[in-house]
Formats: sequence, C-alpha cells, structure tokens
Amino acid sequence: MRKRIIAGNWKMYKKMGEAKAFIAEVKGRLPITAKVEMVICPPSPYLSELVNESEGTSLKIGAQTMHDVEEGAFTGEVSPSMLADMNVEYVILGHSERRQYFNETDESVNKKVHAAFAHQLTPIVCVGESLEEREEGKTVERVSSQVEKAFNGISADQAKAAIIAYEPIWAIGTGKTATSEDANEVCKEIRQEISKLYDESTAAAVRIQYGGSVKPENIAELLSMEHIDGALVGGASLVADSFLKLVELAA
Ligand code: G2H
Repeated sequence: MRKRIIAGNWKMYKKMGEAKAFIAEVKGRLPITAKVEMVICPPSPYLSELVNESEGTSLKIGAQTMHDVEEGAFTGEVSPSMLADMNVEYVILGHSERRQYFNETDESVNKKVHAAFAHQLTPIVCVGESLEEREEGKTVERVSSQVEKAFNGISADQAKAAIIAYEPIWAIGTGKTATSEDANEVCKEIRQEISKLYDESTAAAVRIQYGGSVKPENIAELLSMEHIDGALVGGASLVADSFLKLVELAA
C-alpha cells in the first residue's frame, strides 16, 4: 500500500508574513493520519523559516528546485547541501516551468536527482507532455523518455523512495484537468516504465502524483484511480482552507 502524498507548490507567490501565517493556521488543523504525507514547497527565501515554523508537526517542507553541485560560482542558485543543512526534506525537480523558462533538460534533471539522493532529499520528479505532443499521440513516448533519462544511474532502492509527478503541461494553471482516466492511464505507463527500468517491486513502490489544476472539487476522483498516489498542487495550495481540504480528502 503506497502512502499518499499531497504537495503544495507555491511557485513564486506569497510574502514571508503570508507564508508564516499559512503555516500557523494549517499546523493546528492537520488531519492526524498515517495515510498521507503533507508537504509545502515555498519560494526558497522562506524555506528555513518554514522548516522552523512547522517543526514537530506532520507538515514537511520542500524546495521548488536546486542546483546539482555542492557550491560554486553559480549566482542565484541554491545547492543540495544548503537544503539539507536547513532540514528541507523534499525537492521538486524538472517542473515544466523550470524546463520551459530556465533551460532545465532531462540531463540536468538527472544530475539533480542524483544530487538529491546524495543529500537525503526526496526528489519529486516532474514529467509531462505538451498539448502538441498529446495531440500528436506522443504522450507516452515523451513521458517514458523523461522518466528513463531522469532515473539514469539511480538505484532501485533510490527509485523506490522517489516521487514522480505527472503534470500534463496543458493542464497547468489553466483550469483544465486531464480526466482522471487519462491521468491514470499515463501514470500506469510511468509505472510500467519504472518496471522496465528496474523491476515490478520498484514499480509497485514508487509513488506517482498527478498535477495540473488539482483542487478540492476534483481530487477525490483523481485519487480513486489505481495509479495516482497523490497530487502536486499549485494554485489550490495557496489558501490554507483549500490545502487542508485536499489533505483531508486524501486521508
Ligand atoms: C502544476 C501545478 C503545481 P496548478 O504546475 O505543480 O499547478 O495546480 O496551479 O495547475
């Protein structure tokens, strides 16, 4: 039985005061459950503060990206060792916005997945096809190739601990959600790709989230699908009530 995981990706939203107020409101109202992991991924300047604010609760903190090397002359970047040093536990890697606007490639995502495991960070590896690829019938080919490249050189034990987020690019922040059947079908293909790369037990263990306009109104249906183990949520994770509703529906 795979533990569900609801992760909020705040992207570049909120001021520090709003971020702290969110944690203060949410932490007393989290469901007491072992069934769902709860993560918030705030902008990097807030990471340390939010780790402190959420200490002792079941709410975990993740980063939205990182570099793959320890340190160096990389102006503006955050390293895996810095995240580990701040007790950040998760890191989103290869989000389509990073791929689109910051030149992340399958190769750089792979380096970051290695770096995440080297620093005991749980990677949330994002994959997903564009509208054009979907319309050309290339969804499975694209997504499987992203998975294969992201996991190149990663051991089966590491892969078991990884999280994959399937986010069809055309469903991100657009209000369009893939139907739960379509999302499940692609998540199933992702699991099959993991089985091909490793084995059945690794495929059965890896957790696959769906992301793209997830909200309280559609999460139950998505989570009822066999291969969907959680959600990576943008817009609907910004409001405490709505984030709490999502975790409650997943618990
Ligand atoms: C997809 C998702 C979170 P939203 O990017 O990663 O955002 O829920 O706003 O579509």
